[in-house]
Amino acid sequence: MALMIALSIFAIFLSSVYSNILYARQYAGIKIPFSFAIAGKNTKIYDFSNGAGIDKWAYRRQINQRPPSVNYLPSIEFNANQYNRISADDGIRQSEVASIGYYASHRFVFSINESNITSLHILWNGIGRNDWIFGGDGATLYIWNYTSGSYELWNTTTSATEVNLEANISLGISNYISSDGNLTILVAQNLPSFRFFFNFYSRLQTDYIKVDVTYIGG
Ligand SMILES: [Ca+2]
Repeated sequence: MALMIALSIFAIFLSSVYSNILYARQYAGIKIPFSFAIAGKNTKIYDFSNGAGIDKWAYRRQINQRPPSVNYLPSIEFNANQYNRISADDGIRQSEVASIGYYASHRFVFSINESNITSLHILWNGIGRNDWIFGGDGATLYIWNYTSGSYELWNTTTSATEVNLEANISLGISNYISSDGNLTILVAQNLPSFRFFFNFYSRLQTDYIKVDVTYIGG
């Protein structure tokens, strides 16, 4: 009788171990593909080293309102040489001198392919300055908000030397990407060209611009 009880307990023990193994296998089977699905957090770099004029565009020279109330100014597209100048952070710059009454300016449009975006990092490198010696140097970076239909100021400098202007967007990202996938960035010099006995010009130089797009996906 004691032997029967002992064998029964052993049988229950064995079946418990077996079911635990089954459970572990099922759990492992579910867990492994799930972990692949959430694993990929990737960053794609958009810059003018490729796709200039195809899925990213730059426009030049000047604007008479800072920022403009529309997102299509300035509207003169860069040519191939001008695109080359802003394709790398190498000290070679695309330079603008604005007419009297205008701010020197560049506008950039990136066609963003990714979905499930968690952050956008924008980096502009260049120089903004005005010939006037009592202020007005530097440049300001704006990003178009497609929901409000207006530019937002994201960074600014009063430096007359080469600087980085950066923006990190991690909230409300869909506001900054149009329904057809475009992100619009404007950089404008801080004081318009004007005449006071002499001409004092607004000058903007872009060395490099990029957008890092971080997204979840394979
Ligand atoms: Ca450059």
